[in-house]
Amino acid sequence: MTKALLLIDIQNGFCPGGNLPVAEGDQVVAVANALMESGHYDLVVASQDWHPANHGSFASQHPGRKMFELGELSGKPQMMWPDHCIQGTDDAEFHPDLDLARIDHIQKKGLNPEVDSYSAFRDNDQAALTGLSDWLKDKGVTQLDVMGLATDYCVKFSVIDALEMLPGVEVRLVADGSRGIDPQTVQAALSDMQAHGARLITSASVLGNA
Ligand code: VGL
Ligand code: ZN
Repeated sequence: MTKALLLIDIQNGFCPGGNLPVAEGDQVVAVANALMESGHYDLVVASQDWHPANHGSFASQHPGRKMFELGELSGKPQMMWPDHCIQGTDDAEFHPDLDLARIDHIQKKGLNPEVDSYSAFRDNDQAALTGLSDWLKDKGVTQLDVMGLATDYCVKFSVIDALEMLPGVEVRLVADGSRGIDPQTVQAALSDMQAHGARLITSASVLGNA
């Protein structure tokens, strides 16, 4: 059994003080560090939202659109986000307390201005892959634990893609290691992930068995 931990977008931009802050987003950092230090995982991967300044998911690129309303990008419905995680800015950096030395592989995503990429595995239109599924297959990963920010967007899409793109791999969501943008969509996201076959676990269950 090869066990991997996938840390989703634990970046300044999604923590209090960031450009797209998730309530208590910074509280997942201690969970991530404890899991990485537990010795349970053979591999640790971190995704990093990494947008060009003109990314089409930004309300600023759509005159007349407001933030957090539904707009359009390349002909498809798209949530209008504040400018966030722009390449090379402090907002796009990992949280300063995250133990980067224990991360084996960083997967950047969201580079194409024409399409958003919530999932660490592929763009929202499912056309272009990031390469992460091949990387994990290459390593022979059989169990993938996912946690991070935000539960109702990038965590959810990453978990569902992992279940679809890595057949046979056990995919588990570390619930206490994740925080979401909107409590209502968080509830729906948890049900959705479970309906696709994800197991919900707590970090304590991993730390107890490490
Ligand atoms: C995310 C919205 C836009 C996330 C990224 O990491 O969940 N959400 N970009
Ligand atoms: Zn983004």
